[in-house]
Amino acid sequence: MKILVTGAGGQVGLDLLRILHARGDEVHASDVALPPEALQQDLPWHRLDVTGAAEVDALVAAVAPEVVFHLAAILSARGEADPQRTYAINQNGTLNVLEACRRNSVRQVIFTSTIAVFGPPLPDLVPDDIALHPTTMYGVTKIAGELLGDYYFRRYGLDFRAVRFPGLISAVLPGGGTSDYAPLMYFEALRVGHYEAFCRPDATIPLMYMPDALRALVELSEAPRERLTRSVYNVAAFSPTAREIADEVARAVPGADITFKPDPARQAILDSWPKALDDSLARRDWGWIPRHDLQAMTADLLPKLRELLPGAST
Ligand code: AKB
Repeated sequence: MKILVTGAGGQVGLDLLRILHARGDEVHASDVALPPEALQQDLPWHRLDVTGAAEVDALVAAVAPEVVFHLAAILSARGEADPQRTYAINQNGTLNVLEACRRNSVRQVIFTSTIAVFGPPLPDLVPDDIALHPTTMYGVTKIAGELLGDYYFRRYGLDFRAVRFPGLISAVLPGGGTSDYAPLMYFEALRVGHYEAFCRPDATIPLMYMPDALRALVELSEAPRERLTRSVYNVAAFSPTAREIADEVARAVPGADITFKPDPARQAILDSWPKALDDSLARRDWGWIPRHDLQAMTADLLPKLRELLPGAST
């Protein structure tokens, strides 16, 4: 199957390219940035700024993909540094991608939404359908993307599907997210032996290991449409406190010293997000089930990071 991935150079994109390529798909990557030197797959890489409607349309017309994974976005923390640019990329960019897909008869669009669509007041376990009060431009634009995609499905029959991801942890460094304290504990413990987290020790948000997140995207894409009762689904894995992650890292990387110095702005974003997500509709409709908890993730992730980080402590 021919697939186009937008935002392919990001934390999700680089790993997604690898698994789609391994599945035998003809994968076209696009990003505003050049491909990283360490890109492991030999695949076409297209420079694309999703804010340019004509540029997006021309690329989708030229590649003629059957499925588009639309990942291009600015994340929550970086988004607050420039909300207007975040709006242009996340909101106009998503409209441009949907419109290009409609005009060029793309069959399916998979969209990555987020826990940042939620905001207070929230129950302990947050369901799919609840009043949405995001506190960041990232959250605002991701809701708009969800609604736009669902509109394109109902109005034009474009098969739009989305997951609301927790904070993601992988062997690729994240960029500009508020959940970054979690992966950074692992990276910095191995790289330099210490990390000062920008959150409180009791900060708690839903998190997920990247292989589970990628499987969610692929499984949702492959699910028969008639089994889906909605376009957008919560997906969840585990919800440790920041202190629990720090203890887990210290257990697995002897000598690692993780301290806490909360940054008020980023801590306020974390406080506005769910502590845990109810993903029962994804489980019921397309059989979603996470495979990694905090301990299973640590066991799988650390050897990968040790290989990647030269001179990492053992
Ligand atoms: C972020 O921190 O902005 C993202 C997210 C939770 O969507 N990782």
